[in-house]
Amino acid sequence: MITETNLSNIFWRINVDELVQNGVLVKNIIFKSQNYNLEAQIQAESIVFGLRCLKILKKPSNIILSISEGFDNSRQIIGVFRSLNQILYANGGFCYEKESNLLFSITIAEFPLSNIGPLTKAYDVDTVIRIILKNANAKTISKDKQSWLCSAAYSFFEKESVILRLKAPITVVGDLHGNFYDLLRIFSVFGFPDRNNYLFLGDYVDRGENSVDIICLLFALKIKYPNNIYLIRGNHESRIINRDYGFKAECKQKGLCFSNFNEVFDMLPIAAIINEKAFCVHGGLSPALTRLDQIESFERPSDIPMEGLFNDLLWSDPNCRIAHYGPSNRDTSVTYGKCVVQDFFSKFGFELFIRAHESVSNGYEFPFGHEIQFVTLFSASNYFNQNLGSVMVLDQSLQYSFFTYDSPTELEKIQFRDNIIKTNLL
Ligand SMILES: [Mn+2]
Repeated sequence: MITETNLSNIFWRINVDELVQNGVLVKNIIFKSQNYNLEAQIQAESIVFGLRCLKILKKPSNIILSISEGFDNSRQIIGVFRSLNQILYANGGFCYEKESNLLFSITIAEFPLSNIGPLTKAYDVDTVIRIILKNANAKTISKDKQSWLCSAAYSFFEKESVILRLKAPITVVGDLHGNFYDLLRIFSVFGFPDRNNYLFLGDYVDRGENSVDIICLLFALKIKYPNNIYLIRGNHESRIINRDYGFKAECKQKGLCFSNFNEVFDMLPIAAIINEKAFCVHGGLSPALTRLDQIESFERPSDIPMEGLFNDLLWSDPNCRIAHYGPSNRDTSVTYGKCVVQDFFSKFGFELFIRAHESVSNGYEFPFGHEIQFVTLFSASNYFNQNLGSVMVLDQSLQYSFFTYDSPTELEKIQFRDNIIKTNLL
């Protein structure tokens, strides 16, 4: 077994049968075969094995390795590989006879996810979703499954841009803050992401009781429906915040690795644009924002800095008492007024602004009045003074409505869960 301390720059040979079982973050791979005149190298930062990158389908006498999206960056080198070898290509992959002793030399990334070793197994995502739903309030999943879930989800977030470009129809969800049953209500009403597209605006964790359950379920759904569910980052998806507001304690209580989740948070996209007209971010605007490519050029993985543009996008709040920028009574960032929003709309051609970050009594609010299409959306019910939760449903032309709800009764909690299992997993 490879442990955390000796992960860097190890050359390590693995046969394909082991590869079927294991998932690991790799930097490059060398293929060698004694039987075929074959030697090729794939350089690929941060490939996670075990899910989509190498889909391995067992057949009676051979194994097909189908090379999928994870290898996009190295397609050129795969091309070289293709011309070098005599292996039969099939179904977009290649197959070889087991006796050919095809070997993989794998260099582990210099900065892998710290919790990757021992190597994780690839799991069936439906099984993992079922376990998460069944185990809420208990130990959500095993540490092995957590490790797989985090590695696999990471590989999807890594491929996404810092600013997501999405298409409506889509349902937008604000802060959840550990209110797992509010999330189950949403899925129970609108369906899993195969039936309804989703954008989540961050603050999945902290405060509520079931942060771990929420983040595990959302990661599992990202793995299952990567093009139908999108997650951007909130200010609580940062270790210096979520170590103090409940998430770390919940991870410890459920026997899971706090830093493993946070490594995935460091890779989450920051903002989303829907139909080129609606701008979505957790907190709001920043005096440092002059061009959108400033956001697009953020390096990931990264923690949220203590100040500056990245910090403001996740921490700032609207303020109807000022026209431009003012101080914030949070310990960081700024507040912004109506003129800032109007300037942003006219400069970039947006017509709608959707943000989260503040608890509002009806679950949604237009802080500058209905004449300015700027919405605060909050989806955790009974978070503060028995507030309602709300989600925003956008049709394909960005006409919207709100679905608003109170906190669930004990009976409803069971009904939501059973309904989801019956509708999506049986
Ligand atoms: Mn927030």
